[in-house]
Amino acid sequence: MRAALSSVPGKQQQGSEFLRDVLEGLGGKTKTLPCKYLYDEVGSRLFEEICAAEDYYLTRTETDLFTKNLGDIAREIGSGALLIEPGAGNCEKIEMLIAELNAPRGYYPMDISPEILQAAEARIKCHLPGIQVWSEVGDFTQPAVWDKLSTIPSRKRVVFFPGSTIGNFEPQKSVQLLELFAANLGAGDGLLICTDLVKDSVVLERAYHDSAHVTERFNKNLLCRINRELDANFDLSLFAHRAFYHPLRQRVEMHLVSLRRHDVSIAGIRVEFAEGETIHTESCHKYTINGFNALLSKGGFKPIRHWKDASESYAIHYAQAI
Ligand code: AVJ
Repeated sequence: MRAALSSVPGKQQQGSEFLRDVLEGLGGKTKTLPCKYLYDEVGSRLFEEICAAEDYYLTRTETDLFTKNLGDIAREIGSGALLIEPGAGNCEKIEMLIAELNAPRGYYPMDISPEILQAAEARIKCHLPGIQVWSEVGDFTQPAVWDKLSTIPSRKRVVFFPGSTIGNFEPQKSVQLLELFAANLGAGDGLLICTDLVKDSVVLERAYHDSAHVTERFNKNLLCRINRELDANFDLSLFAHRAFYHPLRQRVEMHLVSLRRHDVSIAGIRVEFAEGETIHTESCHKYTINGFNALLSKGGFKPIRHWKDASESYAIHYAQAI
């Protein structure tokens, strides 16, 4: 066992970490699974489908906001900026932004997937051939993934964190993440970050329980993934997708509800489900402008300005490291 582990550390360690997290998450009194496991290859493809779904207003609202305010945003960032993107996903927004900037210094994308990073780098080099790219493979919540930044001289650094990704973090974790961003910036450097805003719960719930049932497939893929990778026997027909807005916590919670009492076996370990018992799979926090400004301040940033769409559904914020 030890020999096998050390001979292929990457895969084996990833696998055992997944098993450990799943057993820990399902072993407690309230069942929960880390949302990062929703985004395997199948899950990431389903998430892209969500972004294009009619009921999921977030992506198209953000794209519209960027398109309409690009000149303004670029002016706020100023010239000679090195753009840092924690979690390089879809490159369209960063390309739009870099193309608009005055004399950009370069692009520093980070991602846990080397394939995604390679694709991002290739796209930038093709569409914006003058731009220097420094790619870093790794989890951007780990300080080491930011280390190489210190070797790149630049007039100004700007962290770009779109997609309402900050919403996936609990408020306390969000502050820690902002602190990590700030620790890698100098006074006056920038943060361009997007949040979904608090709104009518019907609209919010429809976005996470879309009529095309893409979010349901996305959520249930987590059980498929556990079956595939961890030798488990989840019966998907015994779980229902549930998404609801929790006004006190200001977040949409995604759950999988067990429809009746039953047992599941995971790597030979029995896990019991009561009727109506849920697995909490993801939280998506929503903010008011004031609430997010307070969070920015706690994390070491001074809010400078923000852009909202006409229905005040979504916001892009620009802040400066203190
Ligand atoms: C990737 C965290 C921005 O919160 O809207 C969408 C994830 N989950 N539908 C979001 C998600 C289900 C998404 N983020």
